[in-house]
Formats: sequence, structure tokens, C-alpha cells
Amino acid sequence: MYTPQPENKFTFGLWTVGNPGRDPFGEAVRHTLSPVEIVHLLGEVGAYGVNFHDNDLVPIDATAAQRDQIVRDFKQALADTGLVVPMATTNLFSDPAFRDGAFTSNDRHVRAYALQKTMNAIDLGVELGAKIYVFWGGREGTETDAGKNPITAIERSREAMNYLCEYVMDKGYDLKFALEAKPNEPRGDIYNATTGNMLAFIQTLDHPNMVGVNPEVAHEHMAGLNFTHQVAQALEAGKLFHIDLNDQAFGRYDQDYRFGSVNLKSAFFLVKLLADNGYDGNLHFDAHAYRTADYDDVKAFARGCMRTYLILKEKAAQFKADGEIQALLAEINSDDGELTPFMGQYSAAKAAALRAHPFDRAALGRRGQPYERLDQLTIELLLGVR
Ligand code: DIG
Ligand code: MN
Ligand code: MN
Repeated sequence: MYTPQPENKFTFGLWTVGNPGRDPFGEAVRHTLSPVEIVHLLGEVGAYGVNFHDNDLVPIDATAAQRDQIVRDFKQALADTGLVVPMATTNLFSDPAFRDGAFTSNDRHVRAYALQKTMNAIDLGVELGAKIYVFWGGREGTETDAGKNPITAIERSREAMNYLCEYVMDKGYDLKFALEAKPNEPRGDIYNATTGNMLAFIQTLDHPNMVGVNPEVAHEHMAGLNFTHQVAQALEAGKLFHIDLNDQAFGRYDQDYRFGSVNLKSAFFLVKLLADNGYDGNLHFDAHAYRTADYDDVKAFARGCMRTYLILKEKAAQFKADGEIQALLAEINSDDGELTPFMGQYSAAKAAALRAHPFDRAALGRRGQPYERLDQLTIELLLGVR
């Protein structure tokens, strides 16, 4: 039961299970695994795919010959395990060159270098089979707004996206971009702080059809938002190109916890939303094991992410099949159809008729909703007593 299958499309980044446990207040606690070792670890726990930043795979100062050897070894590990590479991305945040951002840096040389680095990384990702390319602007932000006009930052971001969309078109790559928002950390404030900002930004691009979003649980929680609502808006707009699953207490730094390990109820509503709407994309766990974990516990972490997802998917099916829950939903959503003629597509006749229609406002106010009963049934379903 709850064993991951390839059709679940569960993926992990090299940087997740390969994280040696360094944090701002402590050194690494686990030895560094090679990309090949990480691929085999992911194969062992039953993942479908592996994602990477360019420099997770190829060190930033690798020679061309070293790069080619690393890629050969990585391809062999993929062949040996059957894992695929659905997504790739660029590390535009670790190197000191990006200390003031990449595409939004005040230094034009850095902005140009970021474009060059990203084109190289796109080539690498495509070579390994990626169909989705993520942009997380970890350093695209400020500690003081004295140094940069936020409108200039938006214009620079747009220029970079348009340039790179044109690059992908010019190369004929089958590749889509997914923009990942985060409100802060490592910068004091990061531009395009939430998925909502990204959805608005995408509409201002030259090739908006090539660009969607990659919402992350932890990042929307850091902004104090309901992640399921954020994902729903992306889904409804046809822009959910990828998703970063993990968990996160509100009002904390980016914890990237194991999926479902903090907010089980919100994790359930997310899984339910994706299942109810037939989301068939990759399910990427951009999450990290506790610093206290050894690699056996890291494997337990990875298995836990996938098991919890599958258990919640079964709960979502149970919710759908639960007669008492469905009867309550039918009652809540009942509609006598009386007002249908007045609504939907506007017409002057409809508006005139609606304005003439008498409403008993007091009666409208007397009608309550059985959400307490419904939510208690949901809780009891999640607690396994239904
Ligand atoms: C952090 O949440 C970011 C980076 O790890 C990466 O660029 C992106 C891809 O999932 N998520
Ligand atoms: Mn994160
Ligand atoms: Mn992420």
C-alpha cells in the first residue's frame, strides 16, 4: 500500500535528498553524495524523476571535459535506474556575482552573465530531457528600496524572460517556463513575492503562453496565504506548469519540511484540488530532511513525502465516496433554479428583470450553512475514524 509508482510522477531535486544539512548556524552533518549516488538513492525509494540546478550537476568552474564526463555518468545513472529529468533550473543565487540579484541586478554585466548562464543551463536541461524550466528569483530583491526602483526590476525581469523565451523558440526546444515565487529569504524582500504576482507578471510578457508558475507550499505559507487557493487560481488559468511540495509553519523562515508534516488538513485540500481537477503534471518535493537525519532517515523522509501524498489521495477519493459528506454538499449547493434566468451572460433584459425581482433579505440572512458538521466529518475522515 502507498508504494510510489512512476505514474504518480513524484520527483525530487538533486539539492533535496542530497542536502548535506548545512544551515546558517551550522556546518554540514552528512557527507556529500555525488549526482550519481543521489539518482540511485531516489531510484531506491521509488521516485519517478530527478530535477537539478545547473551547478547541482556541473560545478560552476568545471572544464568542458569535466562537464561532459559528469553528464555521461549522470545519463548512465538515469539509464540504470529508469529515472527521468522532467525539470531543470539555473542556480542564479549561490555565486557572489548574484549578490544583488541576477536579472534585476543593478550591474548590467551581472544581468548579461545571468542570461548567458541560463542559456547554457537550458541547453543542459534539454539535453537531459527536461520539458519544464523553473525560474526561482532567490536574489531578485532588496534589503533597501533606496537602491533600486521596483518598476525597473519588473522591466529587467520582463526583458530577461522575453529574451529567454525567444532563445527557446530560436533553438526549437520543447520547453516551458515555470516561475516560482517567494516573498523573502535570502533577500529581505523578493520581487514577484507570490504566485498571484507571477500570474499578473506573465500576462505582461511577449510570449505568455510559454510561461506558467511553479507554486511552492512553503513560500505561499511564508506570505500567510492559503496555498490551495493560490494553486487553484493557477490551475483555473491553465498556468500550473509545475508544483513544489513541502510543508511550512506560518511566520517562519523557509522550512521546506516533509510534505504534510505540519499542516495535514491544508495538505489534504491541496491533494483533493489536484485530484478533483485531474492535474497530471509532476509532483516535485522541494523539501529537505531534518538536519538530525542520517542518510537512512533521509530515505525515510523521501518515502514519507510520497506515502503521505498517496494516503491523502486515497482520503480525497474517500471524501468523494462518503455518502454523508456528499449529502451535505448537495444540501449546501442546492439551487432551485429560480434566479437562473437573471444570471450568467449579461443582457439588458436580464438586468431589468433582476432589478425588478423582489428579495426577502431577512430570509437570506436566516439561512445558515452546515460547515461545522461538514468540517468535522472531514476531520474524522482524516483521523481515520470514518
Ligand atoms: C527553492 O524553493 C527553489 C530552488 O530550490 C529552485 O530554484 C526551485 C526549483 O524547485 N525551488
Ligand atoms: Mn522553499
Ligand atoms: Mn522551490
